[in-house]
Amino acid sequence: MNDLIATYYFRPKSGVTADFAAHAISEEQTTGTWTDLCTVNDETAYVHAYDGEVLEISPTDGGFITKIRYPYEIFEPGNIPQYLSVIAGNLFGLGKLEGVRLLDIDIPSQLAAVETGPKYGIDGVRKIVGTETSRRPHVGTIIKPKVGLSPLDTAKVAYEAAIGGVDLIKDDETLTDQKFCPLMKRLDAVMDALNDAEQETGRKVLYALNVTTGGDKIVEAGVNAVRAGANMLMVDVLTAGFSAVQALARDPAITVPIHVHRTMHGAFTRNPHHGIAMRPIAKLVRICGGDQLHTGTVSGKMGGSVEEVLSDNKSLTERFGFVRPVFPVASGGLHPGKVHAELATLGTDIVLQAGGGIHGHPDGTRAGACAMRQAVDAFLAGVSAEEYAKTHTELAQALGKWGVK
Ligand code: RUB
Ligand code: MG
Repeated sequence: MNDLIATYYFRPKSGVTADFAAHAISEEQTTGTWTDLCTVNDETAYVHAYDGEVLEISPTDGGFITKIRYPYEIFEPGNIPQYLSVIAGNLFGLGKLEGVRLLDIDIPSQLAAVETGPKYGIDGVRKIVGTETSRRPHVGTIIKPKVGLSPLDTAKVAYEAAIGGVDLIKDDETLTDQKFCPLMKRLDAVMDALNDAEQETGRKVLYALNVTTGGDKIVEAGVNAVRAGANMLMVDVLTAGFSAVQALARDPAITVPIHVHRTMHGAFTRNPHHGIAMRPIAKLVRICGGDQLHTGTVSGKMGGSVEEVLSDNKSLTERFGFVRPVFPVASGGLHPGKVHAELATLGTDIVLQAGGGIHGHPDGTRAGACAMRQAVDAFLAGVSAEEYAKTHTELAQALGKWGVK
């Protein structure tokens, strides 16, 4: 089967049947429109080979679920913006619908195979960090304050976090190449700090430098950063676009993993009855070559249902042809007291990131990083965070400040 199947939730407006609504989606996105067409006649009837097909409609949660089959031929292989214009295009504005949400896509291997997927994926990232044998969860941090620090002060924070035990340090999404903290100066300063830390600890720490920028500049920014010593790049997929991830991943000079953030997703993932779920986004990021992707937490600050996060993570990690599994990243409002809940639900093939939950530690960043690692160690030892805290001061201080979820 080479066709793409998309699953939608929809609610028709009153007076509109479910059958009419589902067909309206299918026709709008393929060969039809709101009226008969004089451009489709006996001579051009061949276009019907490209009709969409409503495969099923079933009632649920005050609306309906439908599966629509889009023929392989209507896609331009490898053109992700074009895929989205079919599966997630004008249908969201159809006046006959109260709401419609793209829940999932089954991408046929012929459309996926045009991309090479992640160069590193979970195993490649683990290899760099040295956890391919232990398979323990990775701990990351987001430098906070998210904007304002100079390159040298950013590097000092990075050094403290690295000594404390994190595996990954990332820029926050609003920090790119502003005057107060120029990208290349920041990269130099942070990589120097991480090299110093490596001399002391023997551990390699990744730094996801946020190269998110316009399409005419992002590859150049990424290549320059890698040439200057970057060991990971970060890109915001929804603001920069899937093509930005694709362009970075395809470039042979980008020889580092790509950390994919998803700022802006709440604008369309949050409403259960309208918008786009994270799962299709995750599948497209995987094809485009992201090595790790934010999919949310089960106990953090950003909301989102446990079932959805689990299913999003599954789409990143389950077998999908030759495309490597992608590291799911849980981030947003995490602190050591939440580590147990995250790992118990999401498993240990995960990156747990804490910004405030590390730099807000009463004893500073180093102690905060240490407390996050202790919380992970406690989980792996099968001991509660409270019990482990009896013999681990940094964790005890963190739990004293934020409690245990
Ligand atoms: C986390 C942070 C992240 C978002 C991402 O900071 O800045 O950008 O939370 O969330 P903190 P998501 O740890 O201080 O909350 O993973 O849901 O996209
Ligand atoms: Mg952020």
